[in-house]
Amino acid sequence: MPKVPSLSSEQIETFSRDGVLRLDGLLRPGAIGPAREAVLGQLGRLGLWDGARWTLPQDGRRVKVAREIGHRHAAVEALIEEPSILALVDDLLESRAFDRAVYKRPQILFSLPDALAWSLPGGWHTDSPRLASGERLGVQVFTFLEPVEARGGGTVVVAGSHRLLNDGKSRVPREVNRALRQEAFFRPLYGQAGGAELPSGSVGEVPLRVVELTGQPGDVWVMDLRVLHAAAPNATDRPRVMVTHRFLRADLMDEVAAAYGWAVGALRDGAAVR
Ligand SMILES: O=C(O)CCC(=O)C(=O)O
Repeated sequence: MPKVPSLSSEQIETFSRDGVLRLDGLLRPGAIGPAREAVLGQLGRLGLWDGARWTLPQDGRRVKVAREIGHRHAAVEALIEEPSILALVDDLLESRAFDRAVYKRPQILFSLPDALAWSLPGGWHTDSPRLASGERLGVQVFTFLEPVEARGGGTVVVAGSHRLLNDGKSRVPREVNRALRQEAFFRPLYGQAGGAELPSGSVGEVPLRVVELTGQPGDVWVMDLRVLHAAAPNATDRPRVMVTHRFLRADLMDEVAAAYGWAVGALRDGAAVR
């Protein structure tokens, strides 16, 4: 497959600094359109979408994504095979192979409007351990099947947080949370404060800021897997429909298993990394 030109040196620098980067219109309409149709078709069968408009449940009902929408849609799975996505991942993994056993297919992120006013959520986490080698385990890609505007339920991330706790010690996500909550910047996130502003500040020399992943269908965000992030409330009047996938470096899977205290090779048959 021909390599599609991917990131500029400025974009690589931004990604190294922030751990997150937005790429407008990276996915072509011919790829995002069928994925959108597949998922919205499913939401149509649930009576939420009539082909042009949303009808929101008035009874507080929630949608169970895995059971009611499902994650297995060929057109959605095809998104992560798009040359533009593969080139992006190849750039950021420096041409190393990624694992296909742990995360086999992309995941739909769906949330109905669920808040009158937006506030900082709880549930901050990482999906990767810190590795003793200091290596980045991989990247997570997000895109949108419907426009997601500010306060519309887009995932929130702490830009810069991947640069913390790379001190030669391996830490599973629970230990990352425990260490970060000692820092003044993170206390409002782990506490109950729940303000409406997106905080910015620093820990030591590392600048940090909370960023909401917003965008239009086909826009892509890519995130270093070490970045702290959380699901956010949706304070708009339309559902949030996103797709995400994690690309993990295959050559680091044994180090990941060791970080969790599992046997070498434990991840080769596809156990979840959490
Ligand atoms: O935006 C969301 O629903 C949560 C995303 C998330 O936490 C994840 O992908 O790990």
